[in-house]
Amino acid sequence: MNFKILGPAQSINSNNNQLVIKTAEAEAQLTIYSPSIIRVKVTQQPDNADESFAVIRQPLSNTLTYQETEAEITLQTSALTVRINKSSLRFAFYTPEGQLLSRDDERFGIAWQNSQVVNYRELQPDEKFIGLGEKVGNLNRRASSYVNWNTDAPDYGPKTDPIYESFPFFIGIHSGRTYGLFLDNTHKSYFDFGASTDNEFMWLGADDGDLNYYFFGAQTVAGIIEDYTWLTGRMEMPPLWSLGYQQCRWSYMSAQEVLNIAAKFRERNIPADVMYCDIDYMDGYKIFTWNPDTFADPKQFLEQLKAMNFKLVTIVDPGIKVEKGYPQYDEGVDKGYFATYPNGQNYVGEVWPGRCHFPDFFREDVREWWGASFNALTKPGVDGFWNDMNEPAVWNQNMPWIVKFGDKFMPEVRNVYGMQMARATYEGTRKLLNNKRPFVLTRAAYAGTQRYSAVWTGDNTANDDHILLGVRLVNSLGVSGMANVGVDIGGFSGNPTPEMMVRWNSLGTYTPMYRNHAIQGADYREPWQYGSENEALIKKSIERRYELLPYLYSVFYTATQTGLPVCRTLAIDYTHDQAIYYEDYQNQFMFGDSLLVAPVISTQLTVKVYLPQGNWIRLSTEEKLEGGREYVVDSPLNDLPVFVKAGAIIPMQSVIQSTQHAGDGILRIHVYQGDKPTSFVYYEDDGDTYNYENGSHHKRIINFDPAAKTITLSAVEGGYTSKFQQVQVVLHGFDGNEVNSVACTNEEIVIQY
Ligand code: MIG
Repeated sequence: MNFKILGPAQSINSNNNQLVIKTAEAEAQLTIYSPSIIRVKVTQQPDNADESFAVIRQPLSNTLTYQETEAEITLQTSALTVRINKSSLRFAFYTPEGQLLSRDDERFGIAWQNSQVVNYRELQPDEKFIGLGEKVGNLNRRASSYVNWNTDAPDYGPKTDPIYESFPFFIGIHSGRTYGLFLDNTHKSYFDFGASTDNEFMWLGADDGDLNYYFFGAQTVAGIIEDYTWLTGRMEMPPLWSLGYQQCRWSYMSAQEVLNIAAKFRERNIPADVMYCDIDYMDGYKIFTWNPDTFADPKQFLEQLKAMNFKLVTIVDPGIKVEKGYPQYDEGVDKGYFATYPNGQNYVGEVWPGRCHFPDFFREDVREWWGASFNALTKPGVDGFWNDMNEPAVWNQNMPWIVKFGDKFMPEVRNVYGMQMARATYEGTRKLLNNKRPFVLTRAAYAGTQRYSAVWTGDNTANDDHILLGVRLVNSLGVSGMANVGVDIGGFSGNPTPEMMVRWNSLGTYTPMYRNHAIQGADYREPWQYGSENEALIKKSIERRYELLPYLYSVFYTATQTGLPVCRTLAIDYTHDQAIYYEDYQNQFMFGDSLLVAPVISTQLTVKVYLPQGNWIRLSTEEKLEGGREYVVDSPLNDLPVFVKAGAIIPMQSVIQSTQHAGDGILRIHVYQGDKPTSFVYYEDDGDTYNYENGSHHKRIINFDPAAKTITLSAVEGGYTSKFQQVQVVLHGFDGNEVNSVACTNEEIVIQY
């Protein structure tokens, strides 16, 4: 085996934005993207094109200066210092004050074994690691190892790796400091956080390609997420309807069945916004077709659904059936749009439709063609597009390595295939929908997918372990830039007990995307399938979700501005509090700024929770609890432990049956007593179009000032008129003050209590 370690610097050069150091083995290029983001690319192929699917920013120019001594090169920004050892090229990152953040292992640095490249990095005694997106395991990934290789993983469990998505980005936490590292390499990649190294080092690398990483030096986890999503992009405002309750199943077998289920929601006054069609709406699983018998008149079907204020999401898989006369097949073959073998022959793999070809989503013309095909769905009125099987999955999981997407072989780009499919879907449907926001959901993803799509965590299982695992996956994806995430509520495979279903729905309220889904052949999962008492409990969870939508929509707005996720592991706000990493507490998260959710399995009716520093109020009982310690609290099935941060401002609305309903027109601003001033960024827009990009939004800061006894809504920024006519402040924990509602005008509103 050919083995090399990066050796001494042979030449050092710089141009306006790049420092280039050559060694006998490779070339190291350093670029500054912002004072707190420095890129290190160590390459054996410096002449290859520099491309990225994830990064959307350019480096700063004219900022790069460095100092050189006999032993070292030093590069400095206002937020980071990089020291590079010349005698054997090793990179070390410090704060401007000279405190160590992270550095190469002195002995092994960066090394190659044949085409594989690995970076060995020093491990600090108290170092913790979070992130890596959709990865099972603990919040703190120390002593674990992971592989990125997008994989269809039906029946994955709490220890299965890899699963569907790849986010080669993590955050290191030690000595009261933080840093982030994003390895932008799409090959199969590896992260080992000291799993089997006797704590000597951690390592990360890939099967091939460059050791190409971005180092983040912000000194808060939120700051690192903000920088990471600045670099790789942020999500857009989701359509408001997609934040309502979503009902899915593999499959509702006919238009009539979908309509019946939708009607049942309305009959029973259970709020809902979205119905889904899984693969059986198609004709023989051919993408962009409708089954002529069971979905005979899609237009009429969608009109009926819309009359009940429902939106429809339909599934698409990448595999295009090999069948003469099927337009997508004929055209794709004609124009050479599919993945091939090296001899040019189209690759055939089997999936649902049978023998299939796979579009080369890496090509712009193919993406455009794919995007335009959605006409078959948008024309009758579909608004959401569910991208499945895009790891890409083929039966038996073994797409040969010689399959080519353009000039790239499968192993080089597998991890980004799903992202490019989501991109094609997003770009195409955005065009077709004519200024309306498409909702795109994808199973496979790579860093940056937040720009195009929401994700869900694939085929989970109906058991208690998965209730908690799902929460950790959502939270970890949030650290990795994906704010809009769902899990199959109820568990995809198997059948949940009624207790599980009730508990899982109570968590659904606090999940960015709230979708109920089940595998083929499983029991029906709609809220009324578990007896009337359980139906009432599930209904309560859904109603709570709808009441919270003004808050949730504003939290999503924050995600579009800063990249901060909706579900925030406590490691974001309470990074250096050791207790939050304990297994008992690691699932707890903040839903937005103000609500701390303590997930509980279905069989546990009391639970230990940890409340971090500060004062907290239990949402259901208004009991006050002091933070910085653990509590044993009741967790009956009708009362998931949720705690409000003292001083919280939570805008809510009346229960509505669908986001298209107006409700009672009152925005209720719930304020929880606290002794410090607090504020909340309130955001509204039409929920449906891109007009907000041109100033048609409604943004105001809500301030709570306990000393002045006021709640103030700043003057509205933006041209959108609120859908609420009245504002009512609802006080919690204040002694008996009633506040009358006032008109919701656009000027500053000061409410005295
Ligand atoms: O081979 O479309 O994860 O949500 O219901 C299974 C059928 C294909 C996998 C998805 C699941 C979906 C199912 N799909």
